[in-house]
Amino acid sequence: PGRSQGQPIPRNQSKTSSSLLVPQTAVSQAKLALAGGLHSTRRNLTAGHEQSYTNIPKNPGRHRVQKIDVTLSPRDPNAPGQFGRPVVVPPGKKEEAERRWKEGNFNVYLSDLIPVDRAIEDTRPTGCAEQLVHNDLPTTSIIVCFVDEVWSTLLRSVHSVLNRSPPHLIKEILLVDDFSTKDYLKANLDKYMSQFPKVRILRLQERHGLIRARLAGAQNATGDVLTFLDSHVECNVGWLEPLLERVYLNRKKVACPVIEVINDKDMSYMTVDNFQRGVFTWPMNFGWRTIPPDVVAKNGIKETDVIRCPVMAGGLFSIDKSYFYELGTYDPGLDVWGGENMELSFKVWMCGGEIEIIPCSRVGHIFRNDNPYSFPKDRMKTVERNLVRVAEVWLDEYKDLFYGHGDHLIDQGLDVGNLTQQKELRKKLKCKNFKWYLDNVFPDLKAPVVRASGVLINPALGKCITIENTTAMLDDCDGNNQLQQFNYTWIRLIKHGEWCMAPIADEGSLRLQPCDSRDKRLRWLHKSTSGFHPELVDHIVFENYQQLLCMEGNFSQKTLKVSTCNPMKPYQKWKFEKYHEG
Ligand code: LR7
Ligand code: MN
Repeated sequence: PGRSQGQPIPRNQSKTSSSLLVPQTAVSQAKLALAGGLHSTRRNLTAGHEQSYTNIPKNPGRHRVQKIDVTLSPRDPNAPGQFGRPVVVPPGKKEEAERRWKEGNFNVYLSDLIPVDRAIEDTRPTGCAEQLVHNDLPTTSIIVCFVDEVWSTLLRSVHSVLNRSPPHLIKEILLVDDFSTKDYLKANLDKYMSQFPKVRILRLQERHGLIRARLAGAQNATGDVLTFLDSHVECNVGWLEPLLERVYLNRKKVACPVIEVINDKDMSYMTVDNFQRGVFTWPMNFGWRTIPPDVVAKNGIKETDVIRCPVMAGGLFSIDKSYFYELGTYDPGLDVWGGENMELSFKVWMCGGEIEIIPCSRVGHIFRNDNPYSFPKDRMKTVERNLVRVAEVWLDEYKDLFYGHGDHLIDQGLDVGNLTQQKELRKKLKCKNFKWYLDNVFPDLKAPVVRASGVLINPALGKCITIENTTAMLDDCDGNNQLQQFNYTWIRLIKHGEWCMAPIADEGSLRLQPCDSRDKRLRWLHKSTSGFHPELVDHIVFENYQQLLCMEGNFSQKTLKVSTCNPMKPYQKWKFEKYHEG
């Protein structure tokens, strides 16, 4: 448990260019020269400087995605990191580079060395450059929130937007400063950005956290569409039009670029595998899953085809502004960082929208192992609290899968604040339920509502548990007997209908009681020495959480009791009829 993100799978890279690398310092000596044959093995190269977007045909109709002319070269083709090539730290600078790493948890030294407007490889699949988009696409506000971002990466993010987007589509670039402490961001940023009339800086007067900082950005945005970006990205050629095109086609589409990898160590721009979907595993960890090659083949999925995603990564997407507000934006009760991508994803899908990855839109992002900024409260707790809010509002009966998959989640009893408004919003929007989402959007998620079910047998005795009045007894096994049916839930209740198995300590007997998900006495650890393995069920005992007592059958009578756990005692070993993988 921990970070709720993963890096997409990088494509096997042909390292043709890495040996060419000689760090250079003459970044400022801008020279216009042709890229030349050096890079002829690569596909299109995107120039790093601003292009003019003229000759756009008038409405109605469609025009080509604007393409940066490959013969136009960047200011300094020999600069380190140019064309997204990896950079090596010069021998004498190793210590400095190591020392500066923690400023951003990536190679800050190298980031400062490479041009803020470097060119990167055009990694779009073939065909993207020829695609048509509408002439009357909506405008967008680009919202970039940051806290203590490294100067050069923040600038590179902004330059990449300015240089690789058709100006008429960019209403503004909103930089939302989430109460940064770094002097350079306070003193120099306004001056630097004043050369770009479209860039506006919004300073928050206290730390809002990413989620509420985005909301502040949205409130100040004047474009038709909101496009959110992290503050350490590089937008690739033609990245914007395909996103806006999808939103234009249907305002309930949320469009995400393919997120490519800017290597944290050498700052190289690496493309990623095609056909990756954004998914999650329990307990709601975001990740990427490749569409299996046979599925791709069978369905004739092309590299340029849009990929529908159960969830989005969270940082980079375009959404129609009025639709974002219709959905109630993010749950404003979410704190600082994490889980908001889950919330928005469930909300979008369940309330009538769609989430797509657009392969023709590609944006690089620096993936790193830890956040470089501090959290106002404990990071783990913050993310967990956010996820609990999401689970409580959106997961219905499946929320136990979330709680049951994290031992830390099941008991924490966090105060997650008030959820009434969020639940009411879900009702008001007439959103579908989570089962619908599973059936229609994410059918490959393993999500059995219970962990095990059926009769509960003691193999040594050859008897099953049955209910007489409210007392648990032993009897001959009969799968058709309703009184022998139990469910073992993810939060470890042994349920018979709406009743739960409870130990009655002073009698040593077992009875049914009304279920209460918070009552630890009702929880049973179904465990073996080697963890929870259905194939080892013979070795599994039921140990009561609170009293550390185990269920035990009686050889001569039909009775059951709880007694001191002893894994050597066969009469303490139990097995469910069915186990469900989750
Ligand atoms: O308190 C904060 N205030 C901020 O303004 C914390 C962060 N931020 C800014 C920060 O400067 C950065 O620009 O918010 C942005 C995201 O924070 P990162 O880059 O430290 O986090 P990340 O890249 O690990 O974040 C991913 O998960 C987050 C969960 O809340 C957000 O959804 C991020 O947008 C998301 N990033 C991506 O989706 C990019 C691809 C990563 C993946 C998978
Ligand atoms: Mn990030």
